[in-house]
Amino acid sequence: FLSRPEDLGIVAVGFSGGQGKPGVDAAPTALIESGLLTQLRDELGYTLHGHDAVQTYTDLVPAQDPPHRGMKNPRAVSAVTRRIAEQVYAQAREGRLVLTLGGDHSIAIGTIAGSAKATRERLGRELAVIWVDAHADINTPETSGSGNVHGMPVSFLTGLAREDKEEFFGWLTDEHRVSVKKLVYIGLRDVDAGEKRILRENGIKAFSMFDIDRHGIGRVMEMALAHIGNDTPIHLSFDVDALDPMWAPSTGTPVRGGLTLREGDYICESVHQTGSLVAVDLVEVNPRLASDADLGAHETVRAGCSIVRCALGESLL
Ligand code: B3U
Ligand code: MN
Ligand code: MN
Repeated sequence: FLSRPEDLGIVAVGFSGGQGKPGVDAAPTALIESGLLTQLRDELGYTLHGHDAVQTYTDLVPAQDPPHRGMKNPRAVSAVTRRIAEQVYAQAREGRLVLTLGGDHSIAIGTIAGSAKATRERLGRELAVIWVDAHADINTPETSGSGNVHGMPVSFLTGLAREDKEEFFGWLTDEHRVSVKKLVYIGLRDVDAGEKRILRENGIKAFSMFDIDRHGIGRVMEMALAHIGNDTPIHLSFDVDALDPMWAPSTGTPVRGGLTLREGDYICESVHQTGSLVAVDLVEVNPRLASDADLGAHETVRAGCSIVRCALGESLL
């Protein structure tokens, strides 16, 4: 699907407004300072585009941003994700693989919207999404208990949540959306009751930690990719909290009983091996949460780098 598979568009998103804990906006800088982009260029041979600066989007964050339908920071998250959608679209339109470094998971409203639009235009195809996460992030504003938009991106992207007003995600149109049929979850273990009902009622494919224990990650990836179907462009959205806190403690909402780092890497390797990957997000690394003393931030950044390198083909011989 890519015109030159060695071209990689980078979008570095220093944004934390989809949830309440500061610090997740520092992740792109931490990942880059630990050498991620240098490795992608020098070791994996990618030509990088658009990687000069981490974006902070301060021009888009209003002084006052009261809740709307219970959503916190709704104007800021809507405006920032709209800009991200344009940035991802601009890279994807050139036929480049796009890597977005978050930021909290609300930013996937932008990355997937941009990627879905470019995929439709360039390839005349619908985008498939593999969402790797401890959480389903499919609350609607009405089912959400927290009001944090990082728990809602999938509902906006699939059209399960809708809004007319442009300043509250009303800018999302059908060209930005993805089908619930082309969505697959991996790693779930902390899903709200309202979200479980949404998953069930819409027949959404989900492989929880239970399924991974039962079948093994190899079989789960076979089933996940079979569900999407051969030759379908894939957007991989990887929330680092899918990994067990043993490997990724420095994240806003860690949940025990998660993927080993090796299982996370395997998911990414399998997706890369399809040859159908068009975009990758790595989100929810928060280098400010773990104390320096226990090395948790460093370990989490290292795990994030490993995930990205595997998605971009590091371990293929
Ligand atoms: N489902 C909860 C918790 C949550 C979602 N995503 C994260 N946490 N990281 C919510 O707030 O919607
Ligand atoms: Mn998430
Ligand atoms: Mn999560």
